[in-house]
Amino acid sequence: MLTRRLEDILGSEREVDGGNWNSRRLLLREDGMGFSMHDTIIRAGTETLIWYRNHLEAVYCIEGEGEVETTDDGVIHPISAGTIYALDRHDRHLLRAHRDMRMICVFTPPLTGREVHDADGVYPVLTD
Ligand code: 9YT
Repeated sequence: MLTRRLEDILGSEREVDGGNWNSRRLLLREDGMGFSMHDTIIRAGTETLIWYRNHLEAVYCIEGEGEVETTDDGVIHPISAGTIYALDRHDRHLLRAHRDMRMICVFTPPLTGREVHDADGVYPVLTD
């Protein structure tokens, strides 16, 4: 089995800064689990357009406060510690942080770690 600690990821290539967020990739495709799992900080005061057309993502908030607006219907979903949201329809959305939010994010298919959001907030599917 595999163990890894957050402090071992900090400052490594598994720590990826997206500007509005800082993502610490605990598990990636190369770890062979069939999903990736990230401990991500969404910075207070930011708004990020995200559209995971190629992935499903579930996000569990463990600290902070913010909201997700699904752009198709304009519905605002409040987020705080203890809230999970699942983008089961590849929902295009705006993620807003009122305070720093700490999120546990799970992606399938797993991220390789090399993806960057394009202008539409999409991650491509990458293989090894
Ligand atoms: C919650 C969310 O989707 N934030 C954007 C970053 C992404 N979760 C990542 O790469 O960790």
